[in-house]
Amino acid sequence: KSRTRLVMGNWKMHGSLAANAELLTGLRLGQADPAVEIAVCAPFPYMAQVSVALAGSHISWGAQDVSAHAQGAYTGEVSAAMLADFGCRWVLVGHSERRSMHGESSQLVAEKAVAALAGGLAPVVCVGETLAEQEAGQTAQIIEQQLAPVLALGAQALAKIVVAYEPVWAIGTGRTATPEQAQQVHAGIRASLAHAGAQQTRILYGGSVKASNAASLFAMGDIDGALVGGASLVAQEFLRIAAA
Ligand code: G2H
Repeated sequence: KSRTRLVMGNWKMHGSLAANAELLTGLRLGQADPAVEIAVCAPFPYMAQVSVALAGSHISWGAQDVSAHAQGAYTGEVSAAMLADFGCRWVLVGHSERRSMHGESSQLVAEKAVAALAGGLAPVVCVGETLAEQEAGQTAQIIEQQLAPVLALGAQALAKIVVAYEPVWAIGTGRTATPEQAQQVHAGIRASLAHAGAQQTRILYGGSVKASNAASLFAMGDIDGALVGGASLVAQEFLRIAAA
């Protein structure tokens, strides 16, 4: 594959100054491998800690959400420029937990991606179907709907983003999509991206990825890495995923 692999941790709402320090120290001990990029997405209050702890290392960092607005009277929101101030490189947009618990629409997700790009961050656009949708055979259609406003941003924007496919039924449940199931969806996303003029956009798989299942997922032609939740909270486990 010509696309550099990317293994990204999503800490979600976990961590503390002490726990993060231990995790970050552990991650820095891992060997840099030019074939794989490693990144962690931390909660907002720890952006400063992460930026100091990972400065000069081979590991980049990101946030888990961003405002669709550049600045203004938006109490509680965090702008892309604020994150960029901390050397933040990535931001997750449209994670299923935000779509389902915070009512984020695919349109808003695309607006957040635009705001991230404008602020100099690379958005990681998350898509995925629920169990009911999967059982109803609607996976391809749901992914297409969720991606549509992002694909409409055009080839130039798409060259800078990353797509993460996370079937909702596999998130934090211990139930992973089989490599073949994931590959099938990734191939569909790849075709949609190519149709929109984006040949090199990376597509990550997410949903209960761990060291024991990473290699078989990464063996698939259209899986360019992983977005890792629970297993990214233990340095050794996360590094084993990256090594896979
Ligand atoms: C999916 C994933 C990371 P986990 O949400 O975004 O979490 O690996 O815990 O299923």
